[in-house]
Amino acid sequence: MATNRTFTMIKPDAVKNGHTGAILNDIIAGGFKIVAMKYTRLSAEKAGEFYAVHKERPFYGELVDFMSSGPIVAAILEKENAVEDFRKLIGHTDPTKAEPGTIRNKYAKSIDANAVHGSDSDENAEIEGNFYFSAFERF
Ligand code: 3AN
Repeated sequence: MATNRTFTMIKPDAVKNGHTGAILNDIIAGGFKIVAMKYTRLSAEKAGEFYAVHKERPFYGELVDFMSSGPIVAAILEKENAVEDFRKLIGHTDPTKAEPGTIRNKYAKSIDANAVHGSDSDENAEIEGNFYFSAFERF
């Protein structure tokens, strides 16, 4: 059953390149309500924990280094069919394959520095939201 929440991070590349405001604008214009949000930075240890599912993949080390390289914006988003609709809004993991108008098409530079994260399932949306936010930080 599809839930109505997903989780996102605006990644260090997009924050550093000044795209935070434009990306939040696209998210809100896309019909998503912000339920929780924070500006923070992951330690290498925390980034490793967040991406533990990718531990065996060849890019894991780079991914952890990159995700802990600077501040990010983390948020829980609400909309009907949130997980699937948000992945449509952000586009393909590889920005060269992302549809025109998608967030990754507009703001991402490469497959590793790809501007935003979006949960890939309802189950992961729940786990990832819980990684960052307590019940008191959700509105
Ligand atoms: P998505 O974020 O679109 O769900 P995943 O789950 O396949 O993509 O990958 C998780 C993250 O790992 C991606 N957001 C991307 O930053 C990074 N990544 C994926 N594939 C590669 C790759 N071939 N080289 C470097 N980084 C990658």
